[in-house]
Amino acid sequence: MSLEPKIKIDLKEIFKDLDKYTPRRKGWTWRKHVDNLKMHKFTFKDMSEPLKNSIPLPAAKYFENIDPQPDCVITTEIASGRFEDDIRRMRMAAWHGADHIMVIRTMGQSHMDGLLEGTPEGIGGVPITRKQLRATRKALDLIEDEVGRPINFHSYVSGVAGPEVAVLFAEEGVNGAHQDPQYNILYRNINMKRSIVDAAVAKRIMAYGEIFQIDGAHNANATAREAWAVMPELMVQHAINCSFSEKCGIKKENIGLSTVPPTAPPIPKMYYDLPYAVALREFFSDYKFRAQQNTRYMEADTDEATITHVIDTLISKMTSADIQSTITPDEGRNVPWHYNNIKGLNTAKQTFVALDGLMEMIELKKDGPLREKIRELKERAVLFMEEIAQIGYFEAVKKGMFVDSAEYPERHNDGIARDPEGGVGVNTICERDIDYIAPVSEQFGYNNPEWKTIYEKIGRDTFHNRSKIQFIDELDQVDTSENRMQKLLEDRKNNVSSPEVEWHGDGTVLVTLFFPEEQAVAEACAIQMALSMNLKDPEVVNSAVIHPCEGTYVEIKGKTDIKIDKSKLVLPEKDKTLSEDEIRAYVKENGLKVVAATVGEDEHSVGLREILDIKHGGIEKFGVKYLYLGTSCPIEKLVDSAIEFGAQAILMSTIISHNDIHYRMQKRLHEICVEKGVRDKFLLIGGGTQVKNDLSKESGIDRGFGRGSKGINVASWIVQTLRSK
Ligand code: Z97
Repeated sequence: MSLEPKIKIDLKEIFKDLDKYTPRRKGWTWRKHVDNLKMHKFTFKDMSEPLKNSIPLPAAKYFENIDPQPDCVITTEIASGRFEDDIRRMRMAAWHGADHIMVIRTMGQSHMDGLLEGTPEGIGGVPITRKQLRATRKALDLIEDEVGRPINFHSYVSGVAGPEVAVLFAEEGVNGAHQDPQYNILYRNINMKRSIVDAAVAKRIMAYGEIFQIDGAHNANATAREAWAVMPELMVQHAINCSFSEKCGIKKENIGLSTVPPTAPPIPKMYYDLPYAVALREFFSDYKFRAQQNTRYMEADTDEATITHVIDTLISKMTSADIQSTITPDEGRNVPWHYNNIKGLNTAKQTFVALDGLMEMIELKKDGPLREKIRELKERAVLFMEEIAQIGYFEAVKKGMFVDSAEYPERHNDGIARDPEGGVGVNTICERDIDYIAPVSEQFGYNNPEWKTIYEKIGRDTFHNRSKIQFIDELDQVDTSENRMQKLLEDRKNNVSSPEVEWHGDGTVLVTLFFPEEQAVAEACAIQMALSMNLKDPEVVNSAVIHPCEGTYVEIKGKTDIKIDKSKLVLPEKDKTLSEDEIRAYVKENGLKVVAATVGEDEHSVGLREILDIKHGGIEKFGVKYLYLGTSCPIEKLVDSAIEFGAQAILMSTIISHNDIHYRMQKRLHEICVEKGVRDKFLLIGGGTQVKNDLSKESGIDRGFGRGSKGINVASWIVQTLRSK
């Protein structure tokens, strides 16, 4: 089975024979850097191998549609809660350059005590199950073949089921995971001793599965009352997890720090965040960096989130991050909407491409405030670590040393304190019996002197003998992927379509409005407006004061149950537009002259001038010679001038359209040409905001150009028509 760019992914096919699915590989894959990559007329310094199939940045159309891929891995987080939908999203994300896909587990899955089976629906993520992992990985196999680059699939190893989750991930070829016992301890109040033992097991298994590991330090930044004050602590948390992981056998290149620049404007961001990022890079030079944008202060404004993302990506560039995580710019207000995932990906790609080669030209200063701040941060971190070394980690957590909102050694005493003898799973650690056999031999199964013989007798474990894996399709007979997919399959069968953002055809739309009112009134107006537009459950998702009384910008989301019958749609014919170079080459070789005027009583010349003049991309730009006869030109004069000038085309423009005057003028142009015996000498083109091509053709001319037409459309059509003659 393979994917065809123009054919939707066949979800039924993905779900078939999942019991027999085996992952292709284990472990993480980095992008392949290419030295001095040449694309179009440019040489890139920090790019990787291009993709086979992708969607380039919008401006790429000016540059032969090149789509340079940065050499930094780019992540997207998909969290719809329905993994049938996640699969379609992963494909869209891969086409936009994502090669690290984190399918977020359901919100707070670390509260679950064991593994689940089936495919239950989640909120803000899906509960991770074997079926979900297999279907996702199987789909990703196809998607990576389609785009031509391996895709890393990522999830979380946390909660009291962490070790079991790690085994599941190793069996199913998951490529990356967050794993950090400090997360369980601080944020999930799981007993700290239990968390450390679980982490040791989980990390050991992740080492076997070559699973790339990301820590959880960034959560302190997201939680502390003053996020920038925890910078020394973040370094301590990174250090604890890195060294723990290494001792459990994870290779350094598979250990990643989860870093987030802690501030956002209006804080002077660079002054705080750059020294921190550089200090971190220097301290942890042996490990990989997974950089993520700051979302702590992002609530509803997608532009604000995007701008902070760009600045954060600049920091990633200056400190050579290995993975750039993207977050949807609407994350503060919605469960991620997939087109916003794509915007996040494009933001990272566009920024990296723009910054290509930057570090060959600039250098961070070796003295001054940058170095002073770096030194200070490192000293604070070392002091913090020294105190922990003295009193012990458990005691430090008990004292609330972590997530305190003051910069160590100052303290606000508002940190998260946990009781070493409390929390979820307290007193659940027991010594291993002498005849205990670990479920997988890669775990700490070696305590039994006879382990090898016994393993061999029982046919080893699931890592070595996949037939021992139990595949359970669905446990709940109602909440199944099959049932949830019915709506999607029916819509496809009935050839209908409705807008969507969270789930297939969920009918959600976003409406942008401006009211010349103060904020509260504007918001109320917006809700009323949405109801009048027949939108259900309207909700203001963002509003921004433009002026205290003159006006407010409002974004509102709501739902529609309208389905569009695709069989009734009439798709407008689309011209193929030639490239600028092609048009230029034709005109250079063959010459091209046109005459142009507005006709009748029409004094509106702006539209036509835009089509002609070089400044706004008019046809002059391609070497076309034009004779402009001005406004209200008699049609006869237009034709005579065309004969005299030796033109190949006549451009006639009309804005005024009452009584279909524009089509009557076009008809007249055709008739005069016929009367003078020159109809076959000229291409007759009518333009104007109300002009429709089919009606223009009916009136006898060759082509009509309506609203939104540009010089290149006209030039391209003329060249193609002349070429075909
Ligand atoms: C990120 N944007 O990518 P639960 N373990 C660690 C974590 O950081 C997390 C979990 C487990 C963010 C999104 C936030 N982190 C994820 C070290 C979550 C998952 O299953 O939701 O309780 O935890 O880092």
